[in-house]
Formats: sequence, structure tokens, C-alpha cells
Amino acid sequence: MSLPDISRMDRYPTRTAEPLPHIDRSDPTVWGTIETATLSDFEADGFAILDALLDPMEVADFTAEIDRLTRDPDLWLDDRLIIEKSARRVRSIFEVHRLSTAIAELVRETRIAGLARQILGSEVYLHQSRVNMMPGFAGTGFYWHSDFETWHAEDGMPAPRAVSLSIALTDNHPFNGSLMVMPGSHRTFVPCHGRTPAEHFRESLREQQIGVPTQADIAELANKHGIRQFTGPAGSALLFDSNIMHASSNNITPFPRSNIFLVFNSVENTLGAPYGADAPRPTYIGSRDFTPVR
Ligand code: 6CS
Ligand code: FE
Repeated sequence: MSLPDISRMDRYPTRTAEPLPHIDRSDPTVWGTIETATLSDFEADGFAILDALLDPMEVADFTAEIDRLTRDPDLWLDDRLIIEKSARRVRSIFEVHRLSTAIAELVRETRIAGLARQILGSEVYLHQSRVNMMPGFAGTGFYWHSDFETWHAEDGMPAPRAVSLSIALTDNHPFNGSLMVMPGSHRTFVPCHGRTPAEHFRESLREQQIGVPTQADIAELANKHGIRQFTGPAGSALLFDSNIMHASSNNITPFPRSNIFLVFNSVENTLGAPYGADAPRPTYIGSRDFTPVR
């Protein structure tokens, strides 16, 4: 009889043929020591809002930098540029820290990477970076999901020891598709039902169909935790746990919404083989360069 491979015992099974019950998270939320007062509710809520993380000059500079990227004809031929499903408009650009030295330098700053180090209690590296553009009238949202569910299933991230920082480059109003989160939902892992099709990521980056909770799952969590929305002026930011349940709705207002999205993972939580897919996603979506951010 062969012994089970303990190193691959999966505490967060998902993408299974049969539905599974919710799983209480067995990992901590905060692995380090919180020093920044604005992060004091992160453990309980699974997110924190940082006012004026960038000043107005920086917002203008990064906006110009991203405008430059979206107008680069070479990038339109690059897999890292994702176009909206029903409009020839840029939805996301991945690996922006490799496309822009200004963004690479921003990531390294203590006011940015230092937030992730406090939460994750170790050195950190960038698992994913992207800019998201939600144009006026035409921006489409993202259905409810946990990022960790995808990163675990499709990228082979072992534990929810990662945080995302979404830095607003435009004002986030309640009405232009800003992010909704369920405070406290990061303590529950919601397994998703259904095998991951090959090359699933090409579709899921525009509209996710596999790896989404059921309406009953979403209702249960929403009734228990409620829903909060991230609003605030350009330059403010949302830091959130990799497993928090979140979503955004379509933007039918004339006011665009764009943000820089950075995912930091602990160097003690580096990727292995995917837990719920046959092949890992490309490295521009889930990096396998685990060099610490310094
Ligand atoms: O697929 C991913 O990795 C991601 N997708 C969503 C909808 N949110 C975060 C992350 O970039
Ligand atoms: Fe997400």
C-alpha cells in the first residue's frame, strides 16, 4: 500500500466533481506584526482602506504611464493585454511591473511592500500585477469570487498567505463599478464545484464561469457578513486578504474606474503544481519568479 503524499494533502479542495461544504480556514490571516494603525482591523475584516496612499502628482504620473501602455501597438499583440469581451477596449494589462519601471519602483517602496510584509510576516514577492481599466459606459464587472480559490486551483498556491493591493487611479464612487467585499468572509473557504477546463484562464479573465460560488454560498456569506464597498478618491487603496469574497458590478456611468492591482505572496508560500487544474496558468498571471521584493 502506498502512503499518502502528506506534502500535497489539500486543506482547501476545490473544482471537484461533487459539491463540498464550506471549510473553516485553518491558516492565520495576519502572520506578522501590525505596525500601521490603519491595518488594525485587517485580521477581523480581511481588508483595510488606505487613504491617500498616492498623492495627486503620483496619480497623474501613473495615469499617464498607463495611458502610454494602452496606446502601445506592440502590446496589443501581447497576451498580457486583455480586451473586453464585447468591445475593443483594454480591460487589463498583466505584469505591469515588468512593462513599467515606474510601477516596479513603486512596488519596492516600504509604504507598499511593507504593508504586505506586516500582514504576511515574511519576505514577499509579486505573484501578479495588473492594471484594470473600467471605461465609462462599457466597463464590465466581476462576479463574486475568492482570488485564493483561483490561485490555489489554477496556480498551485498552497495557502491563503497572500494579499492584494488595489490602488485607485480614478475616484471610486458607489456607482462606477467599485469593489464590494464581505468583511470577515476571508475566514471561510468556499469550495467550487466543477472541473477546470483546459485553457480556462483565457475566458475567466474576462468572465469567470468555473471557480464561482453558488448563489446559495453567496447568500449565506452575505447574510452572515454583510457587504461593504470600497469608495474613495484617486490615490486611495484597498488592501485585502487573498480569500475574501468580493465582486464588482458593471460601470454604466460616464466615469471610468482604473486601478493598479498588486498581489504579494509570502516567500514561504511559493507555487507548486495546480491543485485543481491540469496545467498551471502562464507566468504573467501567476509568477514563478519568487525573488523577494527589496
Ligand atoms: O484570475 C486571477 O488571478 C484574478 N482574477 C480575478 C477576478 N481577481 C483577481 C485576480 O487577478
Ligand atoms: Fe478578484
